[in-house]
Amino acid sequence: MKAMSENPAPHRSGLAAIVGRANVGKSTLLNALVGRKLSIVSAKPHTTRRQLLGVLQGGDFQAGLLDTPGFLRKGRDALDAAMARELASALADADAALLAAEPRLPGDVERTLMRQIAHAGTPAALAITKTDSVPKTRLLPVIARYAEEHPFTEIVPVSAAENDGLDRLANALRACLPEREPLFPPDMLTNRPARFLVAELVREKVFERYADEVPYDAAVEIDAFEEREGAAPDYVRAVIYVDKPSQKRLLIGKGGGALKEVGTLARPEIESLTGRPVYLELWVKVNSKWRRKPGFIHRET
Ligand SMILES: Nc1nc2c(ncn2[C@@H]2O[C@H](COP(=O)(O)OP(=O)(O)OP(=O)(O)O)[C@@H](O)[C@H]2O)c(=O)[nH]1
Ligand SMILES: [Mg+2]
Repeated sequence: MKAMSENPAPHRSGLAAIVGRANVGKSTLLNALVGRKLSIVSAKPHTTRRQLLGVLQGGDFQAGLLDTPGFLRKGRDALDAAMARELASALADADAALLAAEPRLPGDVERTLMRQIAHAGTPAALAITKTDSVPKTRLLPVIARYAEEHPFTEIVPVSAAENDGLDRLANALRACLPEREPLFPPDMLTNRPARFLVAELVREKVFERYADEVPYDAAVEIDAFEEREGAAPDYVRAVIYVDKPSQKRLLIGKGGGALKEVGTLARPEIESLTGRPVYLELWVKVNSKWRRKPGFIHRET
């Protein structure tokens, strides 16, 4: 029997920004920790462009995980500048940071981020990602070097692919958060509306399906989202904007085949997100120089 004086652990709740070099597995980590696919993932760097909040509901704690774009040293245009701002503002707003890094010694990007975290003064945990991709012996010197360079509350090797280390990472995050009443409703998963998540899923398939010349010049906007009753499928119309007519031709493909594949890949994922049957219509439009117009970037929501 528990002694009457034994208090339950205090509830903790707060925001933790997941930051790191592009392509280290930040979005994959967010999805694995929350237990739902919220943030899009691809093998190409700089997939994530906007912040996304995913709430890890831990029982006696809530970690509002902020996914951020991969660190960009020097932006080329308005989209790059907006991505860098998303990262900086996530760090500034958060109670804690989760630095994600691949299992190799810290480089310039990691050092810059450790400096930014130190400057923000927030507690930080380090996740060494993709541990399934290296022999275990490679981890020790990496962990030792990071421990020398920043006072992380904990350094946790993880593999999202093999579901390894995630419970320990969740506990490490909990320890970084302030004692506080729940900040988020108990059933809250994300701050993004279905429209945003659906547009992102289409963009993920563009990243997956095409070579580099298309994805980095593509933006997706949902211009119709009609929820229907019962068995009738919801109607979703997404427009993929690209820079040039040549990219439009590539996106559509011969006889529309390539675009059809994008739809075939995206639809089941949209259905599993909304829990509803979906009729997905895809359009491609040329909007030259959209990438350099900040106003256009923010219409992606
Ligand atoms: N082997 C292995 N691959 C992983 C793991 N986690 C992520 N990946 C792969 O790493 C690639 C990048 O993953 P993302 O989650 O998109 O990485 P990110 O850091 O969010 O990337 P950006 O948004 O572009 O900065 C994808 O191909 C993932 O499948 C892991 O635990 N093991
Ligand atoms: Mg990402």
